[in-house]
This record gives sequence, structure tokens and C-alpha cells, in this order.
Amino acid sequence: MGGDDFHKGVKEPSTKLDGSALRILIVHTRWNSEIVDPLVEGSIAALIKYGVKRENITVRDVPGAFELPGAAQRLIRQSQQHQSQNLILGSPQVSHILPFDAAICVGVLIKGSTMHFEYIADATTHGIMKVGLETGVPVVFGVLTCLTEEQAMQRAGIGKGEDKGHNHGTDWGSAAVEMALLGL
Ligand code: DLZ
Repeated sequence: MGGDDFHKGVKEPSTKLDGSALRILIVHTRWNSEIVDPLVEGSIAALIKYGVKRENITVRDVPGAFELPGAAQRLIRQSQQHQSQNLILGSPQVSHILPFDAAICVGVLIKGSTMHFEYIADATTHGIMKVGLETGVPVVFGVLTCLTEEQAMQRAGIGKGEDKGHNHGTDWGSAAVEMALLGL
């Protein structure tokens, strides 16, 4: 470990990922949208790189990070209910509504001068983990918890210096495909 060959971040997956049959949900915040939007774009670019069809990517927004787990849970559950209704009714009219195979929650929390950051970060992190475990659908944690705006911009690939940083959204997109394929 360490030295010149140290690989910071996540390595490419060891097996070829084919996301062409997957349906992915992205829920993102409107808080800090100038940083969140490139992260969402990075996630979508990675999903498409791994074969997910653009029409099978659903993007929804919520006000802030605190709302991410609740919204993700409702949208995942809704998609699962549509599927069981289809199975019961055998209805060809609604058979295009299929459950999501994975979700990505995207947001950016930036520390302020009060305890707000700590409470929201804690609730959001645990909430997102819980949604994944309770619905059985992998939910990728795409929330940056940064001390400064500059840190967040670096992690969205829009840093102000010569080094623009790395867009972590791309890692979240590949994680979603990889985790979704574990269940197929
Ligand atoms: C209130 C608040 C604050 C102070 N900071 C952020 C932030 O940095 N990022 C974010 O996504 N949301 C923030 N919010 C909003 C809360 O997440 C939430 O939307 C509100 O408290 C309403 O429930």
C-alpha cells in the first residue's frame, strides 16, 4: 500500500458490468444544486457507460439531504407495488412499470457554524442505509459531507484550480450497476 502505485478511490470492477436490463432511480437534492447537478450528470454518464438505457434512469429531486431517504423509500416501494399489481392482474397496460434495481441518493452537505450539519449528515447516512436494507434494493450513498464548498467542488470535478478534482458521481453510477447486478 502507498507509494506511487497507490490507487486512490475505487478500482474498476473486476468483472464486465452489463447494465442494459437495469432500472435505476436517482434522487437528488436542490440544496447546493451547482455542485449536486454535476454529480448527477456524472452518475448518469457512468450508468450509460455500463449499458443502462437513458429511458430506464428515473431522476427525481427533493429539497435537501434530510429528505433523501424518505423519498427514495417511497419511490422504490411504489415501483415494487406496481410490479406486484402487474403480477396479480396480469395487466399488459401497466407492465412497463418495473421495480428499480438500484437507487442513488445524491446531495451535498456543507458544514456551517451550528450543529445542523452533524445532525443532518447523521440522519441522512443512517436513513439511506436503512432504505437499502429494508427494501432489499441497493441504495448508493451519494452524499458529500464537506467542511468547505471548495472541498465539495473538488469532489464534483468542478474545482476552481488547475486540478478540477474528481467527479464522485461516476463512482456512484458504477456502484449502482455493480450492486444491482449482484441480485440478478
Ligand atoms: C437546513 C439545511 C442546511 C443548513 N444545510 C443543508 C445542506 O448543506 N445540504 C442539504 O442538502 N440540505 C441542507 N439543509 C436542508 C435540510 O436537508 C432539509 O431539507 C430541511 O431541514 C427540511 O427538512
